[in-house]
Amino acid sequence: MPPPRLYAHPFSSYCQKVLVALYELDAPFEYRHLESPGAMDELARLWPMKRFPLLQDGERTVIESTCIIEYLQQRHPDRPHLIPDDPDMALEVRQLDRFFDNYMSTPQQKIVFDQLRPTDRRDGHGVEEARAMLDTSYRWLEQRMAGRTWAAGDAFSLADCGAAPFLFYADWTHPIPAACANVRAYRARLLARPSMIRAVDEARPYRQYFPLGAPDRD
Ligand SMILES: N[C@@H](CCC(=O)N[C@@H](CS)C(=O)NCC(=O)O)C(=O)O
Repeated sequence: MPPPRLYAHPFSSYCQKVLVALYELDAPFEYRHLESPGAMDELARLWPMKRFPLLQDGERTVIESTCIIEYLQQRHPDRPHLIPDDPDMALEVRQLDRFFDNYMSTPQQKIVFDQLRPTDRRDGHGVEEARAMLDTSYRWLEQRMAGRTWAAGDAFSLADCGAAPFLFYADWTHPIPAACANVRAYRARLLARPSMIRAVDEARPYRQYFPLGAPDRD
């Protein structure tokens, strides 16, 4: 069987979430870079929402970063367990995965995508709400991470796969306050993880795409 094909762009946070999981699992895959000729058209045929990443494995199409990671874990049960076997622990990991998608990435993307709108079509109120949500998320995560290394349980998990790119870009978008020392330390720990170092390095050539201007760090 040929390896599954991942439709992805290195600068995309949701793609990095899956790439971190692939590197953690050391799982083989074919990288279908979305800037390659024809790749976007293929993606649109497979998934009319045209959101990425998407995994194609033979006849099977897997959408949504979390589901792709769950699928990869099923295919590689002998590799590190990004979703714990214990159902209670697995539930906690999934809760944190939802937290990072819904309350860290969603407001971060709102701010970035607003910047891409024509100036007379911007949504200032929505951006203010998004910034307020990021502030609340940082504060909640600050308490959560006290005395913890990873987001849920003792081991690096699905939740950390998302946390890594989302905190990476959230800090560029709406800086993590100095008062949130646990969140800052967690972000630094995630960025020092070899799987994330690789994902960040692969995305380096595209930093000029960041609409708010990428800071000269990380
Ligand atoms: N819920 C989706 C979100 C995927 C997503 O928003 N991907 C962005 C790239 S980071 C995208 O497809 N952007 C293209 C667009 O918005 O048109 C997932 O978890 O995979």
